[in-house]
Amino acid sequence: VRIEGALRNALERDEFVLHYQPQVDLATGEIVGMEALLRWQHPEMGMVAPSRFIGVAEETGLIVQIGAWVMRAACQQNQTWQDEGLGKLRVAVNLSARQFGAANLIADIRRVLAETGLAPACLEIELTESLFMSDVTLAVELLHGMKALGVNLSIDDFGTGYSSLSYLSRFPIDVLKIDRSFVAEITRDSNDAAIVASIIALAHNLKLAVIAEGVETEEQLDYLRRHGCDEMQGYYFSRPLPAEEFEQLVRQQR
Ligand code: G
Ligand code: G
Ligand code: MN
Ligand code: NA
Repeated sequence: VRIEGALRNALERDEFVLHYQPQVDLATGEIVGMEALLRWQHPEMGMVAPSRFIGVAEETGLIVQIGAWVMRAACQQNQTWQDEGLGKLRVAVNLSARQFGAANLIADIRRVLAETGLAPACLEIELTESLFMSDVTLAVELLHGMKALGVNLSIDDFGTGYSSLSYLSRFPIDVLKIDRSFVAEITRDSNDAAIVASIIALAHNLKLAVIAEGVETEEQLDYLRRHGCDEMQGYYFSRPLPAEEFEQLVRQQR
């Protein structure tokens, strides 16, 4: 209850910030994008972890306004970085189920792109499999609507949902993000290693790109590289960083 009340005021009091976790091309070693991850800096409670407030935000519906803020802030930041010569990076934003079902989703994304000037190809929207389950017809329509804007669509936490694989051929998806629970056990559990290799092959057979999440060790990285994974994201390379630190990291790399 305390969280809910404070959450209602957080937007107007400007208490949210985005951190950015680099996404690295495994072939070149270059940072090619970043996932925007929401952080809440409350004046008394301090830094509140997303695990403590995203659920409440979803239940109360506040996630719709918060998500709209995230989308705008991430696109704005990416365009600012491009204007400052940081390169053509792609920013990934997490979309919650409530946002997916909300009216005007497509129009809102179109407006954010127009107002920030960000090229649609520099925005990626992360969806989870659970979004598609309740109403597949609506999902097909919304995904095609988003795709028509020119943005990239990815499936987050891939492999942990309960949906069938049939949607992969029906939905205009660009990227699979291998859930970090599989990556964590790659070098210890032969089943998880097989699952990861299979997801990479599945993605490539469907002409999708594939990114591994939660990469923490060199051994995991080696395995992913050997199996042709396209990109990685994880503490091995960098944790999610405040904007200034992310910018420094990219500049150091150039
Ligand atoms: O950043 P962290 O590792 O603590 O993220 C925890 C969870 O919060 C992840 O599941 C992540 O997807 C979710 N999350 C982080 N930022 C956002 C956001 O902007 N919108 C939504 N819907 N979820 C987010
Ligand atoms: O659910 P989603 O994939 O959007 O959430 C990303 C979450 O994963 C964030 O909370 C982020 O902080 C976390 N994360 C990113 N890299 C790693 C990692 O290498 N190991 C672990 N355990 N978590 C990570
Ligand atoms: Mn994500
Ligand atoms: Na994930």
